[in-house]
Amino acid sequence: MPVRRRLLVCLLTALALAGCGQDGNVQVRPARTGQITVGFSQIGESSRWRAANTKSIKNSFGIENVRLIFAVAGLSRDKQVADIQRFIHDKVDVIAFSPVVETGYDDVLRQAKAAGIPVILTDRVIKTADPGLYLSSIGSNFTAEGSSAAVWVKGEFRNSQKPVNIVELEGTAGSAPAVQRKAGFREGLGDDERFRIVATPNGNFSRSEGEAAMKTVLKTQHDIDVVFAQNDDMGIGALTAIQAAGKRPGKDIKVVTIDAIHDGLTALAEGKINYVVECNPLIGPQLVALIKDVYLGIRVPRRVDTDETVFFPENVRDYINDREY
Ligand code: GYE
Repeated sequence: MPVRRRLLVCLLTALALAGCGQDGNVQVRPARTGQITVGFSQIGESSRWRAANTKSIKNSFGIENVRLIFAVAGLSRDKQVADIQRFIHDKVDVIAFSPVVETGYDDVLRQAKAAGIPVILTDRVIKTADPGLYLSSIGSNFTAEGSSAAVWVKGEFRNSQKPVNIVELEGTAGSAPAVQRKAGFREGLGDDERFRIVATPNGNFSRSEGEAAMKTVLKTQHDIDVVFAQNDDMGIGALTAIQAAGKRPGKDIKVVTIDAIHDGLTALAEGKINYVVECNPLIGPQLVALIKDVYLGIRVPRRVDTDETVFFPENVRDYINDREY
């Protein structure tokens, strides 16, 4: 057994034997079995991004002291609330989840708090008037991702003498990435009146819905300069619709997306997408490290941002073959 794991086992055992209590900075919960049981509720399993996020989490939990109970919400907030209520009933040590949407979790998180179960948000975040309902959140800075997409658009059209017409394909309504990427994109565009968002259809972060949404927009918008898709899957769907309308994506209509899944980087290498902002799903190792500290009562940061980068035609070939998702 590696040293780090042996240390964790010894520490948990010692604390169990010594009778846990408040000691300086370490407020330790009674270690019932020396094993940490974590209830995790995942949004769904609908995309390559989500599958990679799940794989990273499950693989990181594969160590003997941390037991994972994994539930899938099927894009339903109500199902996710029921998952969390079951974790509370089963008296898990820590709850972690990726909220489907930003609101509607206060009641169940108050139940978790009353049961003394710490909560960590992963990937997405919630909006709540009571910040004490969760201990920490780990994930991407969605606002910065949206702003990065806008900065590229402004650079690409910096010399334009005419209005730049933009279609924004929005993700799941009410979800943190959709709300914050939207805000970041507008912040990045600033007050330059040349840049006009002429349509904001919803594609629910899905390839098929992104294609359908773009097809509809193309029927009424005949002078589109840019498509900003809030994730690769919707952007890839939009490519199909743009080509079906007889236009060349990446040339007649520029395309900017977020995620950097393998298919997105392939379209970038082919010149059909012009710029991709990474949204890294591989947060499993950071999440497990955070959970261990939470369990041991060690002070944790309120927010842990994942490391991310951007891709463009000149650098994509250096990364595409090593993509884990
Ligand atoms: O961008 C999208 C997925 O929550 C950041 O959800 C994640 C988003 C991601 O459906 O592809």
